[in-house]
This record gives sequence, C-alpha cells and structure tokens, in this order.
Amino acid sequence: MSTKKPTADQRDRLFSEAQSTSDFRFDAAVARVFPDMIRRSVPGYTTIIPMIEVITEQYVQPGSRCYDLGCSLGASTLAMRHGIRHDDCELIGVDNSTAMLERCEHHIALDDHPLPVLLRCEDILDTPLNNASVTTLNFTLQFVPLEQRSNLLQKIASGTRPGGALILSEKIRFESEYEQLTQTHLHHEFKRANGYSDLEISQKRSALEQVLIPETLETHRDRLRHAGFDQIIVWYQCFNFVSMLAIKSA
Ligand code: GEK
Repeated sequence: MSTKKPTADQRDRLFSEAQSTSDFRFDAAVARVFPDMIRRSVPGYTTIIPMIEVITEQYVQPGSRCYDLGCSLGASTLAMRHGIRHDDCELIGVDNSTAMLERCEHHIALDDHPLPVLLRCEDILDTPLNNASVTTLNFTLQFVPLEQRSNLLQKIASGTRPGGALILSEKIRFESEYEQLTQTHLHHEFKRANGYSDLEISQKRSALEQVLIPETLETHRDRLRHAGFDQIIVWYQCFNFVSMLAIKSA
C-alpha cells in the first residue's frame, strides 16, 4: 500500500469536531481515511505489516490456502501475497465492509504480484476455512463479539494444516490497574505525537468503547491453546498492542 503523505482528503479528521457519541462503523468515511487512521492510531502497525510477509514466507505450504480475515484495504493481504512463494496457493481476503472491500480491490489491482487474490464480502464467522497454512487476524478479532471468539479460533485451528500458523494482532488490556493506566496513557501520547487532539482521542475512544473489546494476553493464550494451537509466541508488542504467532505442531 502507498506510503505517500495523505492528501487533505485522506487525512483522518473524522473525530475532530465535537459530535454526539455513536458506535464506530467501518463505513465509506472510515474507508477513505483508513491508511492514515490506522498508521497514526496503532503503534507498530507499520512494523507489523512487513513482518506479516516475513512470517507468511516461513509457514506457507505448497498447495495450501492463506486467509486474511478482516482484510480492510488489503495491507495485510498484500504482505501475505508477497510472502507466498508457491504459485499453487490460494489467497483469500475477507471483510464484511463493502466500503473497505471496494478500495481493497483497487489496491490489489495496483500491486504487481501475480498470485490471484479472492475477496469475499462476508462475516468471518461464516467463512469456510480449510487446508490453511497461514491465517492472519490483524486487529480484527477485537471487533468480534466475545462469545463468538472461541468458535472462530476453533474453526481456524481445525482448518489449519499441521505446521501451519495464525498471526493474531490485537489491542490488549492488563490485569494490573497500574499497567493498564500507564500503557493507555502511552498509547494516547503516541496518538498526540501523531497529531490527534485531546478531543479526537476522547471521541474516538467513546465511539470504540462498545465495539472494540480488548482482552488480556492470558485470555488470548488460553483460548488459542484450547482451540488447538500448540505454541503461542508474542513476537511483537508496543504499549497495549501485540502480535502473536500461534503454531499448530507438524
Ligand atoms: C490491516 N487487517 O490493514 N467479519 C468480517 N470483517 C470484519 C468483522 C467480521 N465479523 N469484524 C470486523 N471486520 C487490516 C486491518 S481493521 C482494524 C483490520 C482496525 C473488519 C472491519 O470491517 C475492518 O475492515 C477490519 O475487520 C478491522 O492489516 O480498524 O483497527
């Protein structure tokens, strides 16, 4: 995806004016500014994306499928595409926002890698998943209702080949109140350093409150193990944002 400076139109100013609170949605307005929004809001996003290529390259298997669940505009999908070295693999990107997928299609068309990408507009809870070697949930599980998360991870684990992997990136929360306050403060300072005002930070926080539900690292580890992954490694953390690698033994 382009790393060019966003035009005024692509700059995230969605929460810059005082507004009444409503739940955050992945609509056309969000899709328009999404690359700028996620880069300025998620510490480590610009590191995680290229590492998804590196990790995909390590775990992809010939003749298998790779899934990007909650692919948005396709940044993680394209990273996976470039990490796939076999021409008999299938790459499938899934998102339930049509506004996101329309732009995703455009980004994929601009990329010159020959591997076809199949895009599906649907809820990832309904996506059939099998013969997978690498699956990515890059900041998507946090938007799935809590009571659906175990089923989704079990579906992914059982659809994953031995030796395959899941890349799971999430915003997390902490048991310790001190750590929770400190990491949240540091995250907000990161956003301030990236040009967001106090009003933007607090309005975005309210909009996400009922929509993005973070869990502790322990909860993620336990659920991944229970779902059928054998090794769980935290390969990246910056403040309250982590990325895990969950591996199914060969
Ligand atoms: C990236 N991975 O750039 N079914 C399908 N899609 C969903 C669902 C669901 N149940 N819930 C949320 N989404 C991307 C970034 S963004 C992360 C992922 C963020 C989709 C939603 O429409 C959005 O496009 C994406 O998951 C989450 O690496 O905005 O913080």
